[in-house]
Parts: sequence; structure tokens; C-alpha cells
Amino acid sequence: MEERNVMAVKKTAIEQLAIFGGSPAFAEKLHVGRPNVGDRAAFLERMERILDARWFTNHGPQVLEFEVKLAEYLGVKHCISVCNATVGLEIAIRALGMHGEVIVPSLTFVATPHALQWQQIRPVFCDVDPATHLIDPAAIEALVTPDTTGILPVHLWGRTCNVEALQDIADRHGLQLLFDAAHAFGCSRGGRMVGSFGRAEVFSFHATKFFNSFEGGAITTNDDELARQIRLMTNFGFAGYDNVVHIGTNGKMTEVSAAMGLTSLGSVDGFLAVNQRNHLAYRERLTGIQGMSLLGFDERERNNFQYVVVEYTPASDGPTRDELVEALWAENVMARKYFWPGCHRMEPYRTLYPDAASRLPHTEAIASRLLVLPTGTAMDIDAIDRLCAVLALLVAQGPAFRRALAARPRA
Ligand code: T4K
Repeated sequence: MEERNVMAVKKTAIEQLAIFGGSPAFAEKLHVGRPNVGDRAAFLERMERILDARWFTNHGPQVLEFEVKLAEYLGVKHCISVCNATVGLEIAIRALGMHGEVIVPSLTFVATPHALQWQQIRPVFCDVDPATHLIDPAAIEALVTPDTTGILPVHLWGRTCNVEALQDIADRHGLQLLFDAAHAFGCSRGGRMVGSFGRAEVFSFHATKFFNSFEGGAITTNDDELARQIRLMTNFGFAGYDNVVHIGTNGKMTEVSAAMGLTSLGSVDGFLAVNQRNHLAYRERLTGIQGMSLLGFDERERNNFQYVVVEYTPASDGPTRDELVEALWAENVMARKYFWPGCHRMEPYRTLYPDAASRLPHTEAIASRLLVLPTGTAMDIDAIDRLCAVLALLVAQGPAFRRALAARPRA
């Protein structure tokens, strides 16, 4: 566990806030997505092996071991490692023959629609269920047109989509179903690990994910023919030296990334335990703060708890979400507004599909309320205590805090 250099006292008065000139509550920045580091010695030993072998990429021994162990962990037949989830999504979308229009949530990281638009496929944004933040199956059917070829739902925050309802819609309309599982490594639905739902699923192992390979990802599927095609596509379509049999790109994972992935896999239970402990600590401390509602998880399932997601509804004279974030940043708490303002309000979608907002009322409302707080092995209970004390102070003294903000001399 990393040691945090924190102030000795909890803040109890608004004059102590860093935004008004007090010392920041934390000497070092607390990030959402501070990478977890597993067993350093094990990683360095793998690095030595990579250097000795002089085999750095192109499906070397680390990548092969990583893919086998991942498939085993996820209970899926095929696991194809990739350089990152964005390229993984692009490849899977192409391998599934998606074209025309694909239905996708807007409440997601922008990589999800980008992976479609990048290949001239129109992302048709669908609203989410306000209770789950996940694509609402009931809203999908009205968006299906003769040009629709697929659905690309996201297991947002690691909470699983209503896979059964989505599969039913996909079957009835003859649509491809591909899951963006970037957030959902280590999560289950009905006791089954995410990784084998739909035609395929795509994971991210970016540094900011609780399970990381520096950069990286994986495409998983139980479909032999699809897996064969995806494998070819990650390596320019090569089926052996000088023999190109398919359109392809370079989506390969490096040996160094796979070594980090294997190191993360060795520590995954520890990471999960820390995330769960942190989540419980946040839950306890946020409960009493007016307007703060911590998004929960289905306790019957396996969860990774990698995002601490708060929906904040301010009192009429309370601080806004953005004012809270500004005050937190001054305290060196780099809270995020994921995934504000919604992809439909980002370019090129804002320009291409200016009407999208009108059918996304839940997405718009949720995006304006979200506050994502730091967790992972860089956080301990003491840090969570102090962070929540700042939040409690900001909300309890809301009107006074806002008056002081308004009275600040303009720069
Ligand atoms: N689908 C979904 C639903 C996703 O959320 C993502 C990625 C993807 C697809 C695509 O996956 P990849 O192609 O990335 O594999 C971050 C991540 O870059 C992105 O991977 C992630 N989702 C997204 C939710 O968050 P940013 O731009 O908001 O944050 P970033 O990269 O600036 O990192 C946040 C903070 O973490 C930094 O301010 C500092 C800290 N940090 C970051 C890195 C990289 C560290 O302390 N150390 C580090 O090495 O996107």
C-alpha cells in the first residue's frame, strides 16, 4: 500500500479550504485511475526473461501465457490480446461485419462511439436506464432501422448490462451484439464471468484500470471462426511468413504489456479486496452527506468496484457538482465528472447528430450529477476519511461556501 502524505487535521471550517488559500488536504494528487502495481520482483524477473529471449512482440511467450491464463480466468474459449481496447473494439466491430448504424449508449468513454465512427459506422445513441446507468433495452427497438447492423452496449462501471434482454432484441432483429467490457474485468452476471456474452466482448487493461498491462486489452469470444478472423486481423492478416489471407491492422500486444498483465493477474485478488474495502468505506462516510448517493453493486455477483461513482443532487442553495469538483481539485483530489457531458455532446457527434440530445434525457440528467472519486491501492481508509470530511464540509456549509466563492477576487 502506498503511503499518503496528508495533513494532520480534518478540515472543519470553510476558511481552511485550499480554494480559499488553506493548505491542500493532500500533499500529493489523488487520481481516479492511479495505476495498481502488483509484485514488482515478479514483473522485473519477467522483464529479464523478455530481454534474454530478445522476443519483444508478435505473440511471444508472455503474450501466449497471458492469453491462456485470461481465458481460464474468464471461462471463455478464446482470448486475443490487443494493444488497447479502442483498437480491440475497432477490430471486433469489423470482424462482426457491422456497418451502417450501430446502437450504442452515449453515457460511456468516447472510445466506444469513436471505434464505430472511425470506420464510417453511425453510432445511434440510445438512452440509459436511470437506475443502472446502462443502455435501456426498452429504448433500443425504437432506434432499429433497416440500416442497423448491431448493438454495442457498455458494462459501465463494471455493472453488467441486461444481457438477456439485449440478446433477445439482437436475435429478433438479426443484429450483432458486441459488449464493451472495458470496465468489467473480474465481474460476473448470474455467476458467469463477463467475457463470453454476446458474439464477443472487449476488455481494457489501460494503466488507469484496476487490472492493467500499461496499455492493452483483450477480445474474448466462444466463437471459433470469429476468433480465427480476429487473430488474423490483429496481425495484418498474416497466416504465416509472406502469407496474407485477410484485411488486418496492427493490434498486437507487446511482451512487456503481457508481462505486466500477468503480474496484475497474480495480484488480482488483492486489488479486488482493496477496491471493495474502499467502496465500503466510502459508502459508510457518504451516507450522511445530503444529496450524495453512491452507486451500489449487486452483492450476489463478482464486482471489481473499480469506480466509486457518486450521483450528487445539490440542495437548491447547495454547491453545484462543478463547484465541488473545483474545490476538490484545490485539495489535490482529482475527482472526475465521468462521463460528462455524454459522447453526443462531444465532436464529431455534436455536429453530426445535433438532435441526439432530445432522446437522451436520462443520459443528460445523470451526466450532470456524476462525481467519480479515487480508489485503488493508492487510497487508504485515512485518505477516504479526509476526502469525505471535505465533501461533508462543502455540502454542510454549502450556502456559506457559495457566498465565499462568489466573493473571491477575480483573477
Ligand atoms: N470503453 C470504455 C467504456 C472505456 O472506459 C475505455 C477507456 C475504452 C473503451 C478504451 O480503452 P483503452 O483504449 O484506453 O484501452 C482514461 C483512460 O485513458 C481510458 O483508458 C479509460 N477508458 C477512461 C475511463 O479513463 P482519461 O483521459 O479520462 O484519463 P487519463 O488517461 O488522463 O488518466 C486519469 C488520471 O490517472 C491522470 O490524470 C493521472 C492518472 N494516471 C494516468 C496514467 C495513464 C496515473 O497516475 N498514471 C498513469 O500512468 O481516460
